[in-house]
Amino acid sequence: MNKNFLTSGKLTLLIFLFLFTMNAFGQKISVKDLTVEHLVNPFSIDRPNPRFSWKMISDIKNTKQRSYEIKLGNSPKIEKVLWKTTVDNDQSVLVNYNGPQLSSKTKYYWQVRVKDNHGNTSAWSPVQYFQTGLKPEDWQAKWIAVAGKDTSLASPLLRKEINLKKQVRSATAYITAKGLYEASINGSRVGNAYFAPGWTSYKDHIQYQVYDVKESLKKGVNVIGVMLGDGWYKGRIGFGHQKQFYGDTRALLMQLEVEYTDGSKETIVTDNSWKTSYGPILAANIYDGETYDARLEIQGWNNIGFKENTNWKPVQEMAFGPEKLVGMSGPQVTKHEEFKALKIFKTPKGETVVDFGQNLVGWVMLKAKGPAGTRISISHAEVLTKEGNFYTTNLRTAKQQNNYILKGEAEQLFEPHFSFQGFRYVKIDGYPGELRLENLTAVAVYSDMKTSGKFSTSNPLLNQLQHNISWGQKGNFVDVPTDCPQRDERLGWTGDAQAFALTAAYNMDVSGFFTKWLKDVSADQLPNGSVPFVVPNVLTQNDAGSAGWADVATIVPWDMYVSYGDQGILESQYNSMKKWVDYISSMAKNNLWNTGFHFGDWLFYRPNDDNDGRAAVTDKYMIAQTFYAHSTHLLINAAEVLGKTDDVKKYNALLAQIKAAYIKENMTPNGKLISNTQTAYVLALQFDMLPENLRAQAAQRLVGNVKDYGNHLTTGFLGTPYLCHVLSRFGHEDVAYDLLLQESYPSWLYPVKMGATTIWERWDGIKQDGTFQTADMNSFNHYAYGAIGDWMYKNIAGINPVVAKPGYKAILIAPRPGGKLTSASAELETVYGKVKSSWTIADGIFKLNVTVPANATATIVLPGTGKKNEIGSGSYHFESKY
Ligand code: RAM
Repeated sequence: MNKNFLTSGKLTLLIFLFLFTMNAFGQKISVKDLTVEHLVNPFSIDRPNPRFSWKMISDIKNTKQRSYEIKLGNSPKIEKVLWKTTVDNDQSVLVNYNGPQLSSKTKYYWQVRVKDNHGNTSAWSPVQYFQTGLKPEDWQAKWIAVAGKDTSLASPLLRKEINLKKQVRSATAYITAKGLYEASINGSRVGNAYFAPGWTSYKDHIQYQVYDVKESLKKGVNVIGVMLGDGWYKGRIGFGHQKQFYGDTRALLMQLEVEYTDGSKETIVTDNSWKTSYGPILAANIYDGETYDARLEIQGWNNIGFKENTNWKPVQEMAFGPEKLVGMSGPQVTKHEEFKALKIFKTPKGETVVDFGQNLVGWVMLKAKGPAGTRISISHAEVLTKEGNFYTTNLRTAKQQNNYILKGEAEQLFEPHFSFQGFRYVKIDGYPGELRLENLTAVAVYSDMKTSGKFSTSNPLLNQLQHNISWGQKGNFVDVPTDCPQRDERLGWTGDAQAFALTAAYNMDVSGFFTKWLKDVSADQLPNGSVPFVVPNVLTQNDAGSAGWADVATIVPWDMYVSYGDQGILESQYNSMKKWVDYISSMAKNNLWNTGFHFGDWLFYRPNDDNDGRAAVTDKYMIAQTFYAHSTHLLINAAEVLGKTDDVKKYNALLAQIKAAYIKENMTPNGKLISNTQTAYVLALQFDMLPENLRAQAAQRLVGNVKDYGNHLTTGFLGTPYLCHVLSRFGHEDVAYDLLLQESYPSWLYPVKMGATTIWERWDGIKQDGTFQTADMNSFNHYAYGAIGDWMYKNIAGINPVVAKPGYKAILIAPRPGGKLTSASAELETVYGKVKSSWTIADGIFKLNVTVPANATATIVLPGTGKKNEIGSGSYHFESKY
């Protein structure tokens, strides 16, 4: 029996209290979390019609937005309104600007207020802003670089003294680089971003960053100093020792626009009046680390009063390339959690090793003091060997080593500038004096995405799994979604990204992050429509078109649409989605995609001694055909949303043919598939490849296979994300839980039991005997298998989006307890506000608390009942027999 939590007496009291409080504060509803294009107060909006979002806050149940009013102006108080709109509907996410044309490099201020369905009106929100970017013709700056060939490994310093004649009212710096840059004004760092300008398909477009630098500047002399690093642009990238993939010259482009208090303006740009010299960074490289010689520091070089000696040479100007300069559309990479050193110890080999307790990505900040010339090396590793020694073989050729050479003065704090490391342990060599715990702090560095999800249960191992998934995400969302963050790879592997995208969207707000990256997916898509293995593509043009990898082009835009209600992403990616499906069609014969190279169900279960034929090998073309269907299906979905009825018709006809061809090629009349593997059945069922009447038996065969392996999974990268979903969908929840909670290899909890703090690339990165899998490909921070997180949020906590009303405008809360869990609790900050679902089971009663944000609705399905409860916003309690 369901019974509403609030008995009528309590309800009256609560309503009374509520009205009382509301009267005291005036307003019953309010708006918060205003964003433009998914970002808070963004600085470089390129879109002519930026989109506004807000959340409505109300404690009154069943609240919806009835209408909204937006006001926009170009002063902080919006005295002069440039655009005002009042619209009677409930849209609060990604509302298009449709006022007069916006000017470039202009700051616009806006606010919103809403009315609800109960007759309440909110106050105007606090004023927020966005700034438009530069148009190509607005750039007056020139690219500048060191004169002659840029052959030195050292990082050049570039400087310019400027004289501001009057009081500054506002100052905006537009900065980008070929390579990486770290800028400063009068000795203080500009902004808190690392690895700017970020990694994009540089041959197509380079992002620039925009900084409000008014506070750093003053009337009179000021100094701009910028340091450049190789980064992805020029440094080593890819596993083949490839260098200078995008170019051989590091360069800076900067434009500083100053407005004085009298209204006059001045623009300061990079040009041949700048000077350059080399500084303390002798070498810096994403994979190998950084070498910093403090003796070469040039005191005061980026500050006022510095006298340039003859080492400072004029820079040279460089021509603009064909690449577009674009504003940032995602979050910047910033510092996050800090970790204290937990333990310093000597390994059996005699190495001095420090344990931070968490496999993370970022670096160690090291304090040291000692004689000039002392060289301290910090090497990084994810794991120790069985014997307890420092293990770096799985890094392949990536050195992951930072070296600091002391200048012999007071204690100094060292950290790298243009390199990051994936590690839990560091090995220290050459430290002068006693190394103490307080000399080292590790800091995690990743794209600045807000945490959106929380998930926990009564099972500590599962909680550790959730922890590992979210750390896998943090470590590999450093501007680009990478496969791994430590070895000589760290590439935007498309298969991994598509597998993990939905889970990622539960844990963190990845809307901006993927918006940015999808532009690179389009940019690097080949003219024939094929999609590279990695994006940005630093491999060859032939490294493209693998099933389950290239399908990122359809999968991730759709996932972002469902998770954030962003129809714009479907609009901007539609062409790319369609080109990908058309590419497959061009490869297919008789509607069968049975050509080309495919990774297949990458890293599926393979026992060492496979005499019995236990390896879970799934035919690659069979897999390809299921992804052909899936991508076509997603294209149809997108076409429906966008009202492209001709395409809907055309691709529906194609989809029917793809499925027919699949069955003819891969299934016996009885419904047995040519590969008798979990992945084969999982993909066939997930993508609706089989006739309805043969689906239940196929699910049964899947269950049989799982049992045959003693309740173990055998899936690789492509089957794993859907395995438990398919089991749940076909009524085998118990088997899904058996797999999830399986502690022995292969399983999700096996690495947890082995002490993992992140998700491993392989099910058995550390084998049961404590030895490692093949060093060539054995990352301990690889999120792909973390894709189970999506099932955990959806099934255990029960928080599901409803595709017809994306972005959690409508929510399905349908927890499906199992696996002896006695409680689970999750929350998700959606674009409408926080959704909560938490349940307990005790004494045969299932108790569920849910919260639905304002302007959203939910359908609640209690386990075992099948009965639907439709609710509006607010907090509710349900109970049922269990
Ligand atoms: C490896 C990585 C990556 C995977 C490719 C196919 O380099 O494991 O995750 O996508 O192979």
